[in-house]
Amino acid sequence: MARKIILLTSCILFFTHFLFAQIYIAPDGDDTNPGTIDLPFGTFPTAISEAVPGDTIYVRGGVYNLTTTITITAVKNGSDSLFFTMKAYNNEIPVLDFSTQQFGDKGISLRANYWHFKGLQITGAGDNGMDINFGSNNIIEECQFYRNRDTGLQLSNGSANNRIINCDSYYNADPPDYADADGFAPKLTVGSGNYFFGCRAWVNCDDGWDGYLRGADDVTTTLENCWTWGNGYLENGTDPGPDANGNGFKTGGGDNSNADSLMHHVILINCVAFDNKNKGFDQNNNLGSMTLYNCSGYGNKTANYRIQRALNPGQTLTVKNCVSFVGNVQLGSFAVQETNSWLPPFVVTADDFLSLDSDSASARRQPDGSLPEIEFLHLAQGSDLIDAGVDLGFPYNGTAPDLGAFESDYTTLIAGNESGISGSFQLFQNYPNPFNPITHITYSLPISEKVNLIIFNSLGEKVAVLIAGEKRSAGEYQVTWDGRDVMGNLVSAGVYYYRMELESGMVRTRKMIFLK
Ligand SMILES: [Ca+2]
Ligand SMILES: [Ca+2]
Ligand SMILES: [Ca+2]
Ligand SMILES: [Ca+2]
Repeated sequence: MARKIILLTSCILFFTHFLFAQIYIAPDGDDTNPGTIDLPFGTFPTAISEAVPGDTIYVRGGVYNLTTTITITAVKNGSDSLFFTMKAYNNEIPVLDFSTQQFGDKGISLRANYWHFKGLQITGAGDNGMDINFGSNNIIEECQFYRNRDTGLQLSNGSANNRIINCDSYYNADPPDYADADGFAPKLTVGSGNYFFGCRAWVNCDDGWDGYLRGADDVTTTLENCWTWGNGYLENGTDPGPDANGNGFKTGGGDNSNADSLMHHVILINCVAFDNKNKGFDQNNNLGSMTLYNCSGYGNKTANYRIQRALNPGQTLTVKNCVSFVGNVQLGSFAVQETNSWLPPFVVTADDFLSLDSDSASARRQPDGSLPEIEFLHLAQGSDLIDAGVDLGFPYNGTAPDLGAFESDYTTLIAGNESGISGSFQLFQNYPNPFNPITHITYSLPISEKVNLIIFNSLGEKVAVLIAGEKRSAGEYQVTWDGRDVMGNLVSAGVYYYRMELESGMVRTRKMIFLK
C-alpha cells in the first residue's frame, strides 16, 4: 500500500523520475522493519522480494553472517531499461560472510537477468562465491570474491552478455582436492558474450581465469585490462599438488583432450599474467580462435604463452604487440604474429621496465574502482618497445602503439620536434570511471597550446568533441562530459576513449567506461 501511495504521488509530482524505491538492508536490521534507511531490513531474501525492476537495494556496511544461499530467480528479471540494483551504501563495505555455510553450497546464485551488483564482498562460501546460472545481461561491479571454497565468480548454464567490471577474486581454494577453485570461471556450460574489464585474480588454487568447456561450444569471452598472478598456490604459499593447475588465463579446452573439438573464442586485450605456477596465457586444448593484443607475460613458470595445438578449421590465433619477459613462448607455426617482443628486432631486458616489483599489483584500487596506478611492467623511457607496435585500431600515445599491456606516455624523439617533448603535458584519468552519465577530465599544459579533446567509441568513431582547436595558456584544466554525442543524445553503455591532441603534435589517449 505504501508503495502505491508513493508511486502515485511521485507520478503526479515528477512523472517518472523518482518512481523507484530505495530499499535498505543492514547487519542489525530486522525484517519487520519497512526497509528504510532508518529502519532497514535484516535479511537479503526479504529485501529482494520487496524489490521491483528499477529499485535499488542499498546494503549497509558490516558483516552479514549467512548460512543459506542467496538465490535470485527469473521472477526478479529486470530489463534493459530497468535494472535491479544491489549496491553498497555510499563507501561502506558490506561483507557477505558465508564461512559457516555447509561445504558445496554457493554464496549468491543469480538466476535472473539485468541485475547490477556493486561494492559487495563475498567470502567463505561452501562453493562459488557467486554463480551466475542462467542469468544474462547482468553487471557485477567493484565486487570482491575471496576465500570461497570453490571459484570466486562462475558463469554457467548459458549465462551470456554479462559484464564483470573492476572486480577482484583471490585466495579461493577448494579442499580437500584443491582442483577446481579459479578466480573467474566462464566455463563448462557458459553462454557467449561475457566481458571482463579491469578485473584481477590472484593466488587462487587452480586458475586465474578458466574457460574450460563441458556442454558449451562456440562461445566467445572478452577480457580487457585484466591481471592475474600467483595461481596454483594456496594463500600460505604452499603448492597443494598437480590438480591445482596454476594457469593465469586458461582459455578453454574440453574433456578427453577435447575429443569434441569444443571452441571457446577468447579475446584478450591489455591483459597481464605473471608468476603463475604453470602458464600465463594457456590454450589448454581449446580449438577456438584466440586473439591476444598488447598482453604481457612475466615469470610464469612453465611458459608465459603456450598455444601450440592446431585449431579447428577456419579458426585463428592472432598475437600482436605482446611482451614476454622471463619465461617461454610456445606458439604454433599457425599463429598470426606481428611486433611481439620475442620477435626480431626486439631485445627485452629488465631495463625495458620501470619496475619489476610485482607486489604492487595487489595495491588498493583507486576511489572510482579502477586498477591502481603502478609502475610494474610499465615501460621505461628509452625502451625499444615504445612506439614499436602495429596499429590495431586502438588509441595510443606517441607515434605508434607500444608493446605490452601498458601504453607509456613516452614517445620516440622526432628530429626537430624536441620542443614538443615536454614532461608536463598530462591527460589524467577521468573521474568518476566508470560513469553515468557525467564524468570529468583533467589535463595540464606546460605551455600555451591549441587543444583538441575528442571522444571516440570502441570502433574508433568520433562521438563528441569537447574542445575544438581552442587556445589555452599553460595550466591545469578540467572538462566535463555529459555522456552525450554530437547530436545531444545519451550514448550507449560501453568503452570510450578520450584523445587530446595539441598543436605541437603531442597526443594522449585514455580509456573510460560508460555504464548503464
Ligand atoms: Ca584443476
Ligand atoms: Ca580450473
Ligand atoms: Ca629492450
Ligand atoms: Ca606509443
